[in-house]
Amino acid sequence: MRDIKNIEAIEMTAPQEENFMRKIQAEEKIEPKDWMPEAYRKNLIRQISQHAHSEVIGMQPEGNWITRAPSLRRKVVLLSKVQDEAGHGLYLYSACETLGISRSEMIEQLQSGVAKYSSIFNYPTLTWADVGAIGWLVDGAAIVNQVSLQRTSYGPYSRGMIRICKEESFHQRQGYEAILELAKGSPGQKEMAQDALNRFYWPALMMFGPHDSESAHSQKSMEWKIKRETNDDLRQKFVDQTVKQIEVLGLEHPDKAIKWNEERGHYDSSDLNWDEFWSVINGNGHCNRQRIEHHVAAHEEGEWVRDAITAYNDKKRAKKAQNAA
Ligand code: FAQ
Repeated sequence: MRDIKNIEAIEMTAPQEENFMRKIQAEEKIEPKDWMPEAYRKNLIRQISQHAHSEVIGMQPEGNWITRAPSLRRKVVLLSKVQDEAGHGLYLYSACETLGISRSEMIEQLQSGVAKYSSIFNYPTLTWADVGAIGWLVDGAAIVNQVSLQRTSYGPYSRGMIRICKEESFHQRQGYEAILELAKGSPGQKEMAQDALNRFYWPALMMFGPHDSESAHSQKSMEWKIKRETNDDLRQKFVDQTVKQIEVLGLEHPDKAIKWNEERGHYDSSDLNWDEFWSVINGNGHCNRQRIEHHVAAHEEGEWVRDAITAYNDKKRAKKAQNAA
């Protein structure tokens, strides 16, 4: 016997799916209450929540240097930058909540290892120069990606990216300015800047993800315009823009094979150590365990704040209901 209910469901879905694809093709944004395929929603939750986790975990490597910043000015700037990253996490968690997942579910996924965060934050910050290198290279790589994500098809994510990019661009400049001062300083300072560049350059390139040929989600994400440029194309942009910046600093490029390719109109560069990449994203980087342990401890310590807010809101609601009665 034909299942009438199911046939109705199929007939309902087809025009909705058509309308969804029409909007995507016309560059119209998909909004929280619009119909969307379940796989689109799930893919967005995966990417946006991992992006949010990266912003929040990303506070730790730089936070490590707030108490040891070399001057009051540097301390104030760094404190403010790290606070901005917390704000970015909050915009992104809020954008993700519009897709029907709660903040506590996302935190649970991060802490249990179900959800990832950017591999870059599993590298330690050994010297003050690393803080400059993070602003310059890590925020720099994040911007290259996020500028393209300003045109992502999901409205709340796209609007969040526009705001985040404005702040990231300040982060990138403050990092470059800090590293420039070291690179133009004493021989010891210059050496520190070179060492930070040597250690952070390759992991920064890994932020763009695996090669397109190995990228599990790219094809669907490009079709749905969640991603607007591929991992390799974005990585190439970053490689190209960084060459000149290293020259201005007067430092040596960590990639000895870097070479301008006239025909391609881009720099050719060495391939990355993909074993290291997969090992780090699978939990075996220098700091993976420490980062999550710190997050769990901070989350537990903050429980009383969440309880107090809930109790206050309950009280306010009860009072409002009493007054209305
Ligand atoms: N690290 O199929 P694809 C920042 C995973 S924000 C860890 O290519 P997709 C600001 C990927 O999730 C930095 N995991 O994946 C800041 C997937 O695993 P899954 C964060 C990675 O999503 C600065 C699997 O590999 N930015 O830094 C990485 O199409 C300073 C297969 O990969 C964003 O999140 C990685 N590097 O492309 C804060 C931007 N690469 O989920 C503080 C938004 C790949 O199946 C201080 N995200 N994986 O378990 C994206 O654009 C994309 O998600 C990509 C990956 C490009 C990261």
